[in-house]
Amino acid sequence: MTKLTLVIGNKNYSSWSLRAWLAMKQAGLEFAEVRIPLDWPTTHEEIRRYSPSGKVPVLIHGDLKVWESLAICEYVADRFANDLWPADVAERAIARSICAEMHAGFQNLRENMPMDCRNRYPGEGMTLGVEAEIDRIFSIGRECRQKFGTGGNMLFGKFTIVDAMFAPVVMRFVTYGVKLDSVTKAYADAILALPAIQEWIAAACSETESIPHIKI
Ligand SMILES: N[C@@H](CCC(=O)N[C@@H](CS)C(=O)NCC(=O)O)C(=O)O
Repeated sequence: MTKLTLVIGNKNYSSWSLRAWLAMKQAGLEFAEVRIPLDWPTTHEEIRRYSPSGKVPVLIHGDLKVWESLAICEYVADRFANDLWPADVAERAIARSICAEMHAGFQNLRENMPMDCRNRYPGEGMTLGVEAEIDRIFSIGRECRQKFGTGGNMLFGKFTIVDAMFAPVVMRFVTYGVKLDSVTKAYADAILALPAIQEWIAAACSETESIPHIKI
């Protein structure tokens, strides 16, 4: 098979990288990683060598480059793992709507609670805007678990791209000590128990770079 390479940022900080990486891991793909630490003087130039948008993640598959985390997840599903989306067409549409909402929104959460897997800042980052977005996340989680979650402990039962999109949010909940309702807590525990997530966190903890005021 043509080699797959995923170009990512620091595992501790790069939430968009985690989304694509997790979808690929859960699809059982073998792939090489190129890690480019963010926020260095050379970061932009290095990322540009691989990524047309100047952002990570970017997936390289032979001559093809796929950028934007959601587009990478879509490509992985199209090419290798159709079951990364729910089987039912209506459920697929809802899953895609949720992914698009996550991809385009939740700006307050991103800015005030940046992903920082290895640190703990309980109580920090909470604003009215963040609170409203967290409420929306809780309500998505409750609705998915109730309507679609019977076949497993992920949002649509088995693991889907929706869970890849939500995994960094779970990381933020842990770092900032966000109080979770029982459904969200059970879901967060299930995400944290995934071997791939454990692998990502262990790698994040072994990184030495520190970016004090990152907003991604
Ligand atoms: N919408 C993009 C966002 C990608 C993004 O913002 N990546 C950040 C790292 S998490 C980045 O490349 N930052 C480097 C820079 O802006 O120089 C996606 O979904 O992939």
